[in-house]
Amino acid sequence: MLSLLSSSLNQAVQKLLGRTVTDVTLREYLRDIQRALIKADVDVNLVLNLTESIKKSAFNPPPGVTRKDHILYLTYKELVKLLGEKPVHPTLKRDSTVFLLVGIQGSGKTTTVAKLANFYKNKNYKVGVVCADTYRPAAYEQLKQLLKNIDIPVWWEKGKSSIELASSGVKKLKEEGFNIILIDTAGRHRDESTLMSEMKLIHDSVNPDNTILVVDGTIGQEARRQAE
Ligand SMILES: Nc1nc2c(ncn2[C@@H]2O[C@H](COP(=O)(O)OP(=O)(O)O)[C@@H](O)[C@H]2O)c(=O)[nH]1
Ligand SMILES: [Mg+2]
Repeated sequence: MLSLLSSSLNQAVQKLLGRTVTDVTLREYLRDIQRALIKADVDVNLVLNLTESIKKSAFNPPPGVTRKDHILYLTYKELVKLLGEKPVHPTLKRDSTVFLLVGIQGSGKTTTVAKLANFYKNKNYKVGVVCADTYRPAAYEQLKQLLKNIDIPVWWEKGKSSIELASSGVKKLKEEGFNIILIDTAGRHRDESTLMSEMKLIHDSVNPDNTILVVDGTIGQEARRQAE
C-alpha cells in the first residue's frame, strides 16, 4: 500500500514538474494528490485540509524561490505534518519503568512485548515481563517461548485475575530490581466495554509509566476507531 502511495505521489509531482504552474495545473496537481491519499485510505477531511493548505500559499513563494519548488516544499511539509512531525519517546525512569500494552486480540501485543523486551535487553536493562492475559490458556506459554532465548523471566500465576496478576507481578519485579517491566494483556472479551473496563482497572492498579496501544498496521481508518 505504501509503495502504491509513494508511486502515485511521485507521478503527481513528475507531472507538475513537466508543466508551467497555472491555476489549472495547480488544481490538477492537488486533485492528483487527493486521489493518491484517499486511495491509501487517509481520512477525507485530513486530505482536504492538506490540499487546502498547499493551495493557500502555493502562489506566494518567498523571494528567489520558484512556484514549483515552493509547491513541492509545501507538499513535503504538509505530508510530514500529516504523519506526525516528531517521534514520541517513552518515559524511562531511573529505577524501574512500567509499560502496559493494550489492544484487541491478534493485534500483536505479545509479539510487541517480545520485541520491546529484546530491544531493552540489548541496551543492558534488566527486563521482566508480566503475563496478565488470563483469557488464552497458551498466552503464558507463548511469552515464555518468545523470550526463552533471550533469558527474560515471565511472571504469571494460575488462578489469579488479570488485575491481580498485573499488580502483584509489577510489585514483585520492582522488588527484584527489574528496570523495564512489560505487561502483556488480553484483548478478547465478551464485548468492548468489558475490555475497556478491565484495561482501566489494570491501568489504575499499576499506574504504568507508558501505555502502548498496539494496532494492526493493515486496518486503515479502523485504527482510529480502536484508539478512540
Ligand atoms: N506480519 C506480521 N505479523 C505479526 C506482527 N506482529 C504479530 N504478528 C502475528 O500476528 C499474530 C497475533 O500476534 P500476537 O502478538 O499473538 O497478538 P496479541 O493477540 O495482540 O497478543 C501472530 O500470529 C503473530 O505472529 C507483525 O509485525 N507482522
Ligand atoms: Mg497476546
